[in-house]
Amino acid sequence: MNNRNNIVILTGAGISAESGLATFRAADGLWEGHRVENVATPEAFVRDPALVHQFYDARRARLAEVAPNAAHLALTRLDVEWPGELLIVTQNVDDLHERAGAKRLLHMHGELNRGWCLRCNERFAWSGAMGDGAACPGCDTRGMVRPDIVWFGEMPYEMETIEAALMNADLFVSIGTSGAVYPAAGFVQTARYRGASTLEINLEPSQGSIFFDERRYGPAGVEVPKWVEELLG
Ligand code: BJW
Repeated sequence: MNNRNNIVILTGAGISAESGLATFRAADGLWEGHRVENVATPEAFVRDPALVHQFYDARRARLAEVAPNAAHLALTRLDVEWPGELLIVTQNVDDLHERAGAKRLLHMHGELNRGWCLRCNERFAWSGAMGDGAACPGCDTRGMVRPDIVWFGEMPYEMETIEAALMNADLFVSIGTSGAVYPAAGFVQTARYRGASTLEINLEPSQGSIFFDERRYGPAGVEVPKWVEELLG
């Protein structure tokens, strides 16, 4: 990994696990209590908005009880100190990267603390519960606000910016993601195709582990600070 001026980092639920947020596909993961198709598709929201709001309201409440961990803080250190280009692309809808202080950050699957009005199409910051007929702060319509989150079948956010960063990357690092959900699962192949070195940091090999030049397996709270320290020297 000699020429690594431009770094793209993809993070997933595993980076927030040590903060106390459940991952999606572990045995005790979020989908245990709720089938994914019952909560994370636009069809589910049309069919049973109360259930979907209940699911996201509970996660928003839980988010307020947790804090960034050593892995989020280490990536912020890298963001602050890295002189080259750097982009953290998170699939997570939590705000732990920004609470840790990260600035060069994109949320490709939306954010728990944002809402989207299906009547006037406004997107806005949101705190607290959204269920029970919340009013849109833009048009004041009740019951038309949904979490600003990318569900299955919807287009992830910021794809043009992400693709451009991947095309220009010298180093692509994937942290705490199972590689089960596209398009994020394909980023490693895009970066590789363009000549980037690739590194996976995870508890165990992801579905796409064969595409990584280097693999480090262990808790993100240990492995990410170690890697950042090595990189910054
Ligand atoms: C640790 C750790 C520790 C634990 N330390 N590590 C058939 C084939 C291919 C694709 C498709 C297909 N059918 C449909 C599709 C497309 C579909 C898709 O990928 N489906 C799959 C199920 C196959 N994708 C979409 O629909 C996406 N949109 C789309 O494709 O639009 C068209 C398009 C075309 C071309 C270009 C661009 C777009 C939208 C996907 C939306 C995903 N939404 C969710 C829900 C968001 C809301 C919410 O949070 O509730 O996003 S699904 C869920 O999975 C969530 C996550 O962001 C995402 C990824 O999960 P993640 O982060 O990887 O978590 P886990 O739990 O899976 O893994 C955790 C990892 O951490 C594990 O590996 C652990 O080992 C590790 N770990 N503790 C380090 N301490």
